[in-house]
Amino acid sequence: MSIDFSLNGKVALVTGASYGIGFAIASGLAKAGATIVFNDLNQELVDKGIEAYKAEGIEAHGYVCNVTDEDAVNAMVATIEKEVGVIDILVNNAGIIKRIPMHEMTAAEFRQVIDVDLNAPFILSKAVIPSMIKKGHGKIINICSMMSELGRETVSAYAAAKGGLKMLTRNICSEYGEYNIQCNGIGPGYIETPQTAPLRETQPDGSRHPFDQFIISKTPAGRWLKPEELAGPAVFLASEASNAVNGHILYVDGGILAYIGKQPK
Ligand code: NAP
Ligand code: GCO
Repeated sequence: MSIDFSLNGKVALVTGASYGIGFAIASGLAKAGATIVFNDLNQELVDKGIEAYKAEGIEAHGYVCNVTDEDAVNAMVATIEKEVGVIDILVNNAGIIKRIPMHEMTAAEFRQVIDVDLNAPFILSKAVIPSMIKKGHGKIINICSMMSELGRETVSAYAAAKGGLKMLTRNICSEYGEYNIQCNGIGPGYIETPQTAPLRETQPDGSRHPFDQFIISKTPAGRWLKPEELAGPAVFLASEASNAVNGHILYVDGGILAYIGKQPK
């Protein structure tokens, strides 16, 4: 039996992938042979994304689509099927965070986070599953978080959404495993992207942000991780080599979940 990590001939849709983790994952999938399709909220971001992929030697197809809008998502998936092909691999990457103490957060703010981080992966998955069933295979990868397992101050909506996304992952596995569809999650640790930039800002006196020091002390690797470090795990979960892996969350966290943290000096 050969071990097949190749994604040749596969079409991969990565949501919110003009930059950041989505871009790094899509670039990894492209290097393994997949044709890349991505979306973002406006044409300017899509154009920037297409240029960034070109700079990596990747001819990506970009679409404007808000992942929370079910009609827009269904229209995008139909267009991709016509223009590029049936989606073999879906990566639900688009996400937002609001860092607000829970007692100060409005219900509207809470809903907005749930809408992008949990409802949208449901909408996207639902849109691609029928063609995956017809084709006889499919891979769905949900980008979860440390907050699928852990809580912390100010991120109640995000933790609720990412915890929910872990269970949506297990449910898609349960419901569609018989159609040769595998749905797994990747749980990134703390990754250097615009989403986490406020947590890494240098202080006015030139010292590191206290949260930056805290993450380094909580991570056995002793550093923040780079978006590119998620590409290998994504290629594995998108490939036939992982066909028996289903409903699993692969934490790519430099060991955070295994570690109690460094004792303060
Ligand atoms: P990012 O730098 O903020 O990028 C997120 C992308 O999603 C952006 O391109 C954003 O577009 C897009 N997006 C947001 N809402 C959207 C919507 N409604 N429709 C379409 N696209 C939308 O975030 P990231 O750090 O790369 O994170 C990517 C994923 O990994 C997220 O799900 C995040 O929760 C998760 N994650 C991140 C970390 C980390 O440490 N960075 C750790 C664990 C998990 P705009 O630029 O227009 O907003
Ligand atoms: C935060 C961070 C996190 C990370 C990530 C951890 O404020 O604690 O933004 O939630 O982005 O999801 O895995």
